[in-house]
Amino acid sequence: MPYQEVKLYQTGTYAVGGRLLDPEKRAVQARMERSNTLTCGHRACQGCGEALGARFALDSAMRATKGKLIAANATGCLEVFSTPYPESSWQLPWIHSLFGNAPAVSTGIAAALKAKGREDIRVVGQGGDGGTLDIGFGCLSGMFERNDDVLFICYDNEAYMNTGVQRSGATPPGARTANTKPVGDEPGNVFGQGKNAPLIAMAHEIPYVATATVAELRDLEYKVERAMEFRGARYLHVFVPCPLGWGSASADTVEIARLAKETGIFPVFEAEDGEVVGVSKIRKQVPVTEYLRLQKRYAHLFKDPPRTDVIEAIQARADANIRRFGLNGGHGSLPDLLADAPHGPQ
Ligand SMILES: Cc1ncc(C[n+]2csc(CCOP(=O)(O)OP(=O)(O)O)c2C)c(N)n1
Ligand code: SF4
Ligand SMILES: [Mg+2]
Repeated sequence: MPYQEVKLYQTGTYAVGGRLLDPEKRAVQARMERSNTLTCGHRACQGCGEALGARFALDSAMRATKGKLIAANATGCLEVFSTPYPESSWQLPWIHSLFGNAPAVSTGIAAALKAKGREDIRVVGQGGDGGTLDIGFGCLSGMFERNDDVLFICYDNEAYMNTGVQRSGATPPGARTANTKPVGDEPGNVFGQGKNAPLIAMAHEIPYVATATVAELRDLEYKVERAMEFRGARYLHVFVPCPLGWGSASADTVEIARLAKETGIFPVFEAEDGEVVGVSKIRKQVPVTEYLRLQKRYAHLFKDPPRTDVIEAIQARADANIRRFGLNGGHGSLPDLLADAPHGPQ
């Protein structure tokens, strides 16, 4: 789709996708500095956190690089909903190759740009939690250890959404997915599994690692801009609620992301060279039940009788995050974090 000029007004609704409108009737959201890198007409579900996160992250990266940006995308919802062949919602050079190789493709682009003496052009790789933590993990670790000049962004919706909500290495304990059924002694995903991608990225001692949520879009924008100030490998892990996979209301996406941070379930922080340099403090701690109740993937915990044991275990993990990252106080060193946090940042 050709580049669209930003108009300072909107026409119509995009509930059915702007791509179905005549080109002259399409509009984009207003703001002079917004490039609408992920523009209207895509097919994400209403309230999709991944679409919101990608829109703000990529616009921010475009601003930081003055439009000199190339993106490589893993297979997943973000790729599928944005590129219904032969159309595309991306207004930048964008490539999709495979589910598992987005970090390697990003590395290749960065290497080609270096060989051509065009290091003014920057590279972003992006994918879901499955593409990042699971199938793409080897490529990502290689990208980190070579310190390739790529910002990799993981949009974490805590399961394989594009293929029907299967469990990933980022699925939190207790959550129902298509293959973690809410039955038995340990309903939903079992405790003691999964991986903490931000801490693993930090262990590579790459220049910059950060987490963000779609509840704090200015913080997300800041972290992309900050990441672009560094050369070398950088990693941004964005918490993106998924109404379809989580069984939540479309209108609750931002509220759920806010509660993930305010409960301590998802610590928001940034780290440089393997050291935490800043955390977003919890403004007013809320119990995890407020977060869990908004999502049908946890509905089995509130049936009669309720699974208070599982809820308490989830609360204990949130409390541990608060202590570990100093969300109410100071912050810890990487060895402290690793000693305490063998699993995901939930
Ligand atoms: C090698 C390979 N295995 C499996 C698939 C099928 N597949 C495509 S996307 C996907 C899940 C994507 O999950 P995630 O990376 O978390 O992204 P999301 O859709 O949740 O945003 C799977 C299993 C594939 N395309 N290629
Ligand atoms: S399934 Fe989830 S991640 Fe995929 S488009 Fe819908 S809301 Fe977004
Ligand atoms: Mg996912």
